[in-house]
Amino acid sequence: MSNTPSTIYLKDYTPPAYLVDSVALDIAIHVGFAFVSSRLTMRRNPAGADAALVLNGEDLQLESLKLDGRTLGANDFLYADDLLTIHQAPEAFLLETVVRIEPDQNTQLSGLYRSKDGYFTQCEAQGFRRITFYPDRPDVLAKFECTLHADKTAFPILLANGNPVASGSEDDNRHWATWEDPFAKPAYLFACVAAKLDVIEDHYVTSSGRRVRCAVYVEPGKLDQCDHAIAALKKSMKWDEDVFGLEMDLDHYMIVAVGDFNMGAMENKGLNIFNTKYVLARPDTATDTDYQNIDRVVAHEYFHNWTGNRVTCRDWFQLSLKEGLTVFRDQQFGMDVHSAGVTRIQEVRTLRAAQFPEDAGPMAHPIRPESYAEINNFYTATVYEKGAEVIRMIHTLIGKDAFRKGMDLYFARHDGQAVTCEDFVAAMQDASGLDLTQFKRWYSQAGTPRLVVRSRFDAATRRYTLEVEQVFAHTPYEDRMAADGLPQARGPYHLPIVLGLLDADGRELPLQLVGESNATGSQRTLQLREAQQTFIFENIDAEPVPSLLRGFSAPVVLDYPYSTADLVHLMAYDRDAVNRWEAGQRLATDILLAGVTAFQQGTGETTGWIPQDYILAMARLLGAAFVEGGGPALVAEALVLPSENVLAEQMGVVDPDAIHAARLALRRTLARELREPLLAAYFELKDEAPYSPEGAQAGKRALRNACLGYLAELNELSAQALVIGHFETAGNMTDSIAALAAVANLDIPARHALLDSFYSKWRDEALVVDKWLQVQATSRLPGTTQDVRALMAHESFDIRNPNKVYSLLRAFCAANPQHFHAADGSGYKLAADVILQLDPLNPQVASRIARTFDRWKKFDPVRQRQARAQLERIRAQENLSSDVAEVVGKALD
Ligand code: B3K
Ligand code: ZN
Repeated sequence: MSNTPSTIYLKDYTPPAYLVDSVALDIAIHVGFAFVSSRLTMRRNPAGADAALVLNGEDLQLESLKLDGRTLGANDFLYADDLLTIHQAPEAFLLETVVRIEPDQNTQLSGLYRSKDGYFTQCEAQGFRRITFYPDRPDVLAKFECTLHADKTAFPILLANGNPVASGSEDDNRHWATWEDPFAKPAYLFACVAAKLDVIEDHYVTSSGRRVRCAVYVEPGKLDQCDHAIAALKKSMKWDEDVFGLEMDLDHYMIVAVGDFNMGAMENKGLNIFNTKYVLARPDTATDTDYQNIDRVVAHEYFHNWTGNRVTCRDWFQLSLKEGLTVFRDQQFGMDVHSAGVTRIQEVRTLRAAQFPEDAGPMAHPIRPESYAEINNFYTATVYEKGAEVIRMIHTLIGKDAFRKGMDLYFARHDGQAVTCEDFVAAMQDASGLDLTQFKRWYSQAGTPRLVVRSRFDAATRRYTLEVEQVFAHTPYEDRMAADGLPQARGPYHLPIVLGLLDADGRELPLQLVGESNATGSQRTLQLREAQQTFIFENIDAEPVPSLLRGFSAPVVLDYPYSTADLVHLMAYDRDAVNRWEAGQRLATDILLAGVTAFQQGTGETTGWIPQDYILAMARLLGAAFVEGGGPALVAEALVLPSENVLAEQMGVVDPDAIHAARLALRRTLARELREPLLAAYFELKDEAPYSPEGAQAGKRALRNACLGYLAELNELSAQALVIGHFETAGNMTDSIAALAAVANLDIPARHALLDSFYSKWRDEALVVDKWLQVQATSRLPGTTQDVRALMAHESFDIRNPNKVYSLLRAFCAANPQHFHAADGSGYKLAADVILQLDPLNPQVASRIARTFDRWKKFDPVRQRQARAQLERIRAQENLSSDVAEVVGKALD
């Protein structure tokens, strides 16, 4: 088999030749196999091409095939290459198929598969074809009915989308249940479950009075870990009514948690299936971050009910239509229910850590790609996070009220349809009156634009001028497009620059652009449309410090020559939380890059590259935690130095050892210089109140643990005792894991004892064991790579469980750059071994690990040789999945 997967193009889209009006499924689960019978009421699509009837089917054993009651013979159809072609189908007909599948052997976790407590499904993007023959594409919408049969004792819970309509018992201790979904939907939203689970139930009454049963199903014995998820669900339902006027449309909303799951969660209509990681939480097992993530993922999947399910995608190129929009919605929810500033800072950090490198690497693609080989590779930070930034820019450009009108119009026009990104933008344009033609370039151009901003102050005319230039990086995406004969017409973006100007006392200046009769406020949203554009402000007495791109108003790299003094000023006075944080990050980045050079020249240890101004600014910041309301959480964010990966993106040739050394030296210096304030904050922030994950308490914990992290860098017995004491007295997982992560980095005798005691206490809580694996995988100690290999043989590790692979191996490859990029190639070798072992079992997960090679060409020739050897070794593997083949192929090209 060839390892060059074939490419699918957006330009080749054609409407389906046949439509499905209704689907009746009957799934009988037996020991080791299942029979799936389907009855499809189909008809020719009046708007479709005059093409043959073709259904998708993967790993299906065809048992019987009937058209309008007549069994089809060998000459009537062809099943080859995962396609079932039926010759000469009539205009309208009933198609009946019976297939045999083997869910117990389904290690890909796509389609119907076995997990510990029973059988679960995952159909997005193309898993339904692994359950039955079907036109498995999102623009075929049908009404589904599903009957499940299984052993009553082993699998007492039988669920599918929609409403339960009938159930009963059968011979041999078996039972059955039928569910009916009143809404037409694409097959990717189908779900069913047959399992032994506990359930917690609640209800929500919608604004129009519909009583919705809310139920969370979990592994037996875990009901004490469900309260937060169910509360999050009810909060989301209320928020979507309040903010977007969108109500729940079903009587049942079910969330099922499963420990074996490729991603976070799935928005199947009325029956969400979740990774346990985003459902289960108890103060002693879950961290504050876990609690927040649960809020966000529950909200995200719930919000998909309208943005994704009621209005879905015409084809998979439009994925960002539902994902970018739904991420934007869950981000808005996060900003409303948690601290807005902290939430936004965390999103900006994620975007920079995950999406910017993607946009600069071999997998670069616009939020709506023109082509793909494997759709599962395109559930990316670009489609999701940059997609959300694009929606956010529309929101910023047209304002909240017009955005809401645009959403209303979008639903009025497209409810029940499968549509494109153009349809969404058209609704926003029509509702707001703002011409978004140029804005649509965000959907077709790859790469992170650079905004080069230069300022000029003229005291004589009292004018302050900002000159803005847009610079585009070339990405491999354009080369691929050109090679495919799809050359890109690139041009400047339309984007909002939210800004303010600060005077020498930190006050905001009133802003008046040339030509305006008076100033309108002190914060403005400028619309940038040109490749080069000038903005002139009047009545400015002295040169201000500009606070640009407030709230990170556009997903760009800002190039402005800030001085250290400017940045210290913004850190202290900017009223925008994101830009206060950003100023600190810029300053730290400048310092760390100087440190990298110093380490490369052998003078790093002297720490002469760390300016005293910075230490003073950080000291002031720590002090500010106690004066402002909501301060601690923001200060905790500001204490986090830019990550090694983010620093790497700033370098021409990455030197992971020097980056690691510089960052560690800066942490140690800050710990030494701020020893007293860090200790004071640590003791002052201790909270005796009963645990709650809510903002104020979590913020204090975040700052306290950040202080502890710095103190752990002091090479002192008393500091180590503090960390060990923190671990031993911790009353919640946030504190335990903060201490354990700190200890995992220390070569001290207590390290083993603490790791061991943590494991013995939590060995039966899979999600806690994941944390235990992760702190070891991300340790900076020498020998970590061998430790990770050894942990792969530990009783707790299972390569078939995605959470385990993500916690141990993805964490190592993506979050331990010093070891992953070791010059001897040992990190790359480990990654390649894992990818090769995993690919035949679960290509989606293998491919995610393969993505950690993305930036290999940014390293020195020695490392490049090592990485290339491993990538080529992977590519040479026979029968490589299209998932891994696409990623490795693009990396090597
Ligand atoms: N829509 C799913 C993702 C499915 C990924 C398939 N490989 C979860 C989400 O974004 O809500
Ligand atoms: Zn989603």
